[in-house]
Amino acid sequence: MTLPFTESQLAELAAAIKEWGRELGFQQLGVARIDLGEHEAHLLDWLAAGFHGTMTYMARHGTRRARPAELVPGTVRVISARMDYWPPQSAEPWRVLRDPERAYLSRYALGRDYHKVMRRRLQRLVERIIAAVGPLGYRVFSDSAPVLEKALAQRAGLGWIGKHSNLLDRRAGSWFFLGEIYLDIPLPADAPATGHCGRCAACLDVCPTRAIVAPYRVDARRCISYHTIELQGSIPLEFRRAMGNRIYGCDDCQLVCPWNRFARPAAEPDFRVRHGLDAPDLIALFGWEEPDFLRHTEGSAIRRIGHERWLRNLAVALGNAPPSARAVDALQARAAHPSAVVAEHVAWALDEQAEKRDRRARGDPVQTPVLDGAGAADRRLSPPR
Ligand code: B12
Ligand code: SF4
Ligand code: SF4
Repeated sequence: MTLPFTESQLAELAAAIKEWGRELGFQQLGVARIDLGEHEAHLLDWLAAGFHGTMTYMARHGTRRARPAELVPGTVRVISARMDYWPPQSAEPWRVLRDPERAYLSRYALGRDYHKVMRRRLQRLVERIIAAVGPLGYRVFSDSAPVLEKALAQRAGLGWIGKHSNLLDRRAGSWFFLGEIYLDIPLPADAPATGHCGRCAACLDVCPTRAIVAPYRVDARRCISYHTIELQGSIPLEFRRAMGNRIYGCDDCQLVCPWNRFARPAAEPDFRVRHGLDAPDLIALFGWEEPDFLRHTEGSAIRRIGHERWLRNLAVALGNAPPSARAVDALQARAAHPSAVVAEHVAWALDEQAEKRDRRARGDPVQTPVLDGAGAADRRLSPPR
């Protein structure tokens, strides 16, 4: 920062930044101090418990994740920004989750990759600040560095961390992304948000894999989002049936959250559904060769998992689908896939299909895990409209 500011100038600047942020498409901005209090201890406990699994990047940076000035020297405030992503006019999520012949992809991933959208928009906001006050020290982030984004957003007044560990707000629900500007200007900080989960435990009850091991504590090694997106290699057998038809991420803990009644669909055109991925046919997706996968996921966050993990996840969902000759044919066509991981998941899926076919032949009930859904459908809420 080059210019000294009076307190009233700083307050005016903070108000102007929030206005410019709204003009740039953010739904809310807040200013946080950089002391993250008890969040650092929670982060260290979470790492010590091994909950990060194979996400070694979570442990690599130690306390820098919870101490903004250690990551970007000179930082005294953090602007936290929220952008809503619920895709407008998308298929009803519970209908897709209950249809085992369709694939369910997390609603955050149906439009353009948010990492790029958020960072570009934050950079434009910084340019407006620089135009107003001159050169300053800053860096912008959105899920792109060792930053404790939810803790900073809570400190900036954007919402509280719910028992499912996502950030949520009483007027906005939780269907939004977060991004930050680390800044060397001592803007007046907003009041931190307080919690409103109360006695609700809907997210803990609904989680298909019991990944929310205690309120506010998610063991990533049990989370379907981790298995389908972050984990390379083989998905542990104990979680495969519970995955149902979730092939990219998982939304269940947010779908049941009562505060999401107040969420609004995204205003951002970049978050509209692309290529009909809100309710696609499982077998059609499994038939995509790598060039098809790359073409259909261009500019999307889904591309980051690559074709091999895509097929792996789809194989699990096909193993969970009702027994059918169509599913078996599709799986058999990939049985000798050059990837050992894909081949192993295909073999598992063929065994599951055979077991269900035999049960049906014996007249025993054939229940698919997607329909079990830990009772989710009984508590379902309407998506944003
Ligand atoms: C690692 C990671 C994951 C991992 C681990 C999740 C997790 N809970 O940490 C996995 C792969 C599982 C994951 C999944 C998802 N993620 Co994610 N993820 C991240 C990432 C990179 C880091 C999160 C982190 O710091 N974890 C560390 C642990 C310690 O944090 P925590 O679990 O939140 O714990 C905090 C509190 O719960 C509390 N706490 C912990 N223990 C205790 C105990 C007590 C008693 C108390 C009171 C409090 C408390 O303090 C901790 C520190 O603040 C962030 C981006 C970023 N850089 O921040 C995105 C981010 C959190 N993810 C995001 C999203 C959208 C998702 C998914 C919804 C995607 C999907 N649909 O599949 C799911 C949700 C799953 C879930 N229930 O959490 C968004 C969340 C937006 C929001 N509204 O909150 C983020 C912020 C990315 C972004 N820029 O928008 N994610
Ligand atoms: S994202 Fe799914 S698996 Fe992960 S904690 Fe939420 S409900 Fe459980
Ligand atoms: S479902 Fe209930 S407990 Fe979970 S985050 Fe929402 S309000 Fe909190």
